[in-house]
Amino acid sequence: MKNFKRTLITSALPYANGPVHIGHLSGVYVPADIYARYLRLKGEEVAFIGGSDEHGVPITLKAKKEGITPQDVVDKYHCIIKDSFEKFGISFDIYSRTSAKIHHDTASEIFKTLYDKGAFIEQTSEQFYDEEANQFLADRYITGTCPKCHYEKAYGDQCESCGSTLNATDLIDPKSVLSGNKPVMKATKHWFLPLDQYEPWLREWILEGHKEWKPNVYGQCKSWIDGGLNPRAVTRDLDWGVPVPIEGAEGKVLYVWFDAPIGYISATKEWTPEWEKWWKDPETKLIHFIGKDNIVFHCIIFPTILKAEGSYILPENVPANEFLNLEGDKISTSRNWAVWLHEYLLEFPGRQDVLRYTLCSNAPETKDNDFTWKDFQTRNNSELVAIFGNFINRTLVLTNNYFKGIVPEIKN
Ligand code: B3M
Ligand code: ZN
Repeated sequence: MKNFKRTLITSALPYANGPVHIGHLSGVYVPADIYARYLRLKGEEVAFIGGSDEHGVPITLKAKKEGITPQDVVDKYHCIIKDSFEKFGISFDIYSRTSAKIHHDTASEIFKTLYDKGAFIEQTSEQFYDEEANQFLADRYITGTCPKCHYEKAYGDQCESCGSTLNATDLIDPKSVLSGNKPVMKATKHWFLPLDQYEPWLREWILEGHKEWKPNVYGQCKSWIDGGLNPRAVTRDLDWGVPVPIEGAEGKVLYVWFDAPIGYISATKEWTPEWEKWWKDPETKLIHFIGKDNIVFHCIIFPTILKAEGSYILPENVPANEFLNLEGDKISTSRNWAVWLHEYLLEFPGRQDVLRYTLCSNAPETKDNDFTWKDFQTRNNSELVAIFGNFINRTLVLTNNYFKGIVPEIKN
């Protein structure tokens, strides 16, 4: 076992296109917080980093729907999310955001370094374009019929019905979300990270070097690597995000999954001038807490970016949890099926620990779990009040009756 001097804990940056719910808390933030608090109690040197993910298409879509700017959207939700985390005692050392200047600078710099090293492939390809809106269409701006399960409202990147990862061009009968029209194909230039070139290294580093990762994480990595990795575009035609910092790339931004994990680095920079010790010293143990839908980005794509850059450490472990369902049904922001943290705080003021306790007793560590209000009630009444409350009560009564209210010293 390698000896580390300090631990850098990151927890996935929630999209600032909506508030956070119990699924976020149970899968990522409570486990990461418990780990951070545990290490601090042991007297270890810890940094616990978080922040809002403020770029990407979900944000621009939300802005369009509400008739406001993307900046308005992220300002609103960043505040709500940050406040919920604070009130639930998630003990971040810093909770930052990716629309911050320090983040734009950091992400641009890393892109530029990779570009100057010749780490990207430049490729012109045909992409869907909406002629009425005069705009290239990101995957999420296209809907159509899933070629695998024939669900009619699949997105250009994913079918939410069967869970398949898709390419927009796979969709049957594609339509633009902007105008409802059938999009046309138009040529555009983008930069790609040649993941295929890193395949032997990834195989060695993960499949040989990290057999201790959770089976769900290891298994997903193995199936991605065995399935053959393709070059992945790291830029997009969009007007919201970190502008691509090279000539001839006007109107293009970094792909949100290129800049978002760099948010961990920028937040650390914002927190301390000694950020390099956290990111570049091999004696720092880097741990990413995430949900299972983020595995490929944290285990394959981000480490490849860091490896290509050359001066950063890589994650030692990536504990990814499964999902939490609500009353037997998948939590869904679009269907408003969730227990929102800011609403819980209004309904159950001062009762954050009851929810933390329930979520942690029932954490979706190895399989999807279910949150039910009945179970919440039972855990409160039978476990916290009856068992734990009784234990505390008896301890106090006995201490008062037999030891004059003073806890006696331990005798060996
Ligand atoms: N915002 C996806 C999510 O919230 C994404 C995580 C970014 S972590 C760098 O699930
Ligand atoms: Zn499908």
